[in-house]
Amino acid sequence: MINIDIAKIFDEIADILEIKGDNPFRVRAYRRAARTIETLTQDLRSIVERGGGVYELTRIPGIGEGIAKKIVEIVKTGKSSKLEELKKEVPPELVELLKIPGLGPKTIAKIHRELGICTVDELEEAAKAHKLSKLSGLGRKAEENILRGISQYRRNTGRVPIARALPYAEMIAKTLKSLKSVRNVVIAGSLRRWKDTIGDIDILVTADDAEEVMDAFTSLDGVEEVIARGDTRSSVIFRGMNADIRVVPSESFGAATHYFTGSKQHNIRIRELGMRKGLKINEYGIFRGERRLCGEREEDVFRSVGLPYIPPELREDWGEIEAAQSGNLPKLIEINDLRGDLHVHTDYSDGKNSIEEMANAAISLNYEYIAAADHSKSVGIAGGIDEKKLKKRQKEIERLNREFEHAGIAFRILSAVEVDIKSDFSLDFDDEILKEIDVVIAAVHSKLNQDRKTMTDRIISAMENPNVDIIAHPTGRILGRREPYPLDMERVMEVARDTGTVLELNAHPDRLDLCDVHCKLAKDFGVSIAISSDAHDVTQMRDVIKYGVATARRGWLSASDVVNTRSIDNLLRILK
Ligand code: DGT
Ligand code: CA
Ligand code: CA
Repeated sequence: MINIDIAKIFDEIADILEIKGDNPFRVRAYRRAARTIETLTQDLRSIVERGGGVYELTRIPGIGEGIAKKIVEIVKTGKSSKLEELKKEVPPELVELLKIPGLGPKTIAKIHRELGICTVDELEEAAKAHKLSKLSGLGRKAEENILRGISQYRRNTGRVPIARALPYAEMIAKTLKSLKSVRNVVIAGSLRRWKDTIGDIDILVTADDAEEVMDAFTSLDGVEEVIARGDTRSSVIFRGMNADIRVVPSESFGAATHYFTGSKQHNIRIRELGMRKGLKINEYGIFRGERRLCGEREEDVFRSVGLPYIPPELREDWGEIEAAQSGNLPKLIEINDLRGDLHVHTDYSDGKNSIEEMANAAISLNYEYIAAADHSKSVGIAGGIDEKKLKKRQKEIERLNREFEHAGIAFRILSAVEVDIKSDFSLDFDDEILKEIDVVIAAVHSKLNQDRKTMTDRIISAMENPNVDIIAHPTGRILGRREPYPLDMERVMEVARDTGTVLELNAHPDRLDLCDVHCKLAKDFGVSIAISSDAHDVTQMRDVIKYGVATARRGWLSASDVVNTRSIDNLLRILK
């Protein structure tokens, strides 16, 4: 039981409550707990196991007494009696329907009640037979959306957001590293390339005793099924995810690391380059005829085909081989290049921590600034702030900045808002107010179903406002749950370039929006990116940013492409 397993249980409770039409505040409390737990760095199991009870848990922001009691129960028994009870009330297939993008619990409850639909297949049949459009509140359009959602669901299933797979892979790697005969353990595959979603976990090991590794791997705490067990490779289901392992001899370590990191397309290109030089390149090494030349280090693979080392994040055959050949590989941004975070929430809206707490956490990350960005008033559900609260917040920011200055701390809180771009294209605050704010972040939060042209124009109209500095999570996607709204991304890039608007790379691992491909497009257009945590508490600010940086690297970005690598003065000059 690690934190994300506990978070998953709270999400399931929230799902079922939602389908049952339970009190939305209660649903939200469970969701909030799940999000908190997911990104928490303290290990809940260890807290409970060393005797920390409900009281200690409630000191974690976002965790109330009810949730804390359930955490204790989950750690001690491995399950939640609340969830077990709820599961008896609602068929599990119905809960699965929630994974269909665009299909909410209220609609699910309705189609179940009125048509007796439980499964994805039944839903698809009913939609095709136009049975759904006969229900009140649903029309032909909703029916088409549901069909589109179902095909998306079918493509999605099997892949999970990287933040769900990485902790599992790290657990596996940690256990294997502790074995006597193991020398190296690498988390390979799409995880090492930091893809936004992961199909399966790939672990590569060098060890003197392959059998010991196979024994340990197939009997790990968390293995639900052993799919295949061999002498040097095995495959298991680990907490619902597929995980593969390969053991290779030390002399093959580099070649195997390269091979199992992929991507497949990249590997194929490298192997072709090798063939042209009369070399055979595979997971065991680099060979000329029968003779093994090298392969102990990953660099050997690249060197043998005359290339410099290519970082894993670039290995997609998106032009990295040509760039390496011509000496034009970008110097990729690194996490330590970041000097601030331009999108964090505070307890003035839906954040959990005060501005001061967020600022102190940022200082401990060696940041030089943060932009306290609370939601604007129309995003009611997120406790958006009105003009009056904004003034009060401004006073507090000024006071804190004065204190930093007096204490000789080179840190500054910027005032910001995440202002809603409404469906009629207007912004949720008047220009008079926006003018006074250091960083204006605009974003779409509602009416996500407008057509492509309208959505594009809606975002463009915000960028054309001289007060708007940044567009947050530009495509609105939530991995595995919500498709990006349709956008003419090239138009968006053009206007961003022409208006000097920065586009956000939202680092939250459920968003990663802009995605890697769009980051690369932005770079080609000369559009600047802000890598932002969108954190709602101090732990998130620290924990999610690595996913954003990795995605930026996959999008070929250098530090100079990212505005929050700049000093505060430089930054303020760049923003509009
Ligand atoms: P995933 O699991 O879908 O997120 O993506 P990957 O890239 O982890 O793919 P996976 O797990 O099927 O395979 C892991 C790596 O093994 C892959 O990135 C490259 C290598 N690999 C797999 N199959 C082949 C192949 O047929 N040819 C070559 N050259 N490499 C392969
Ligand atoms: Ca994989
Ligand atoms: Ca695999």
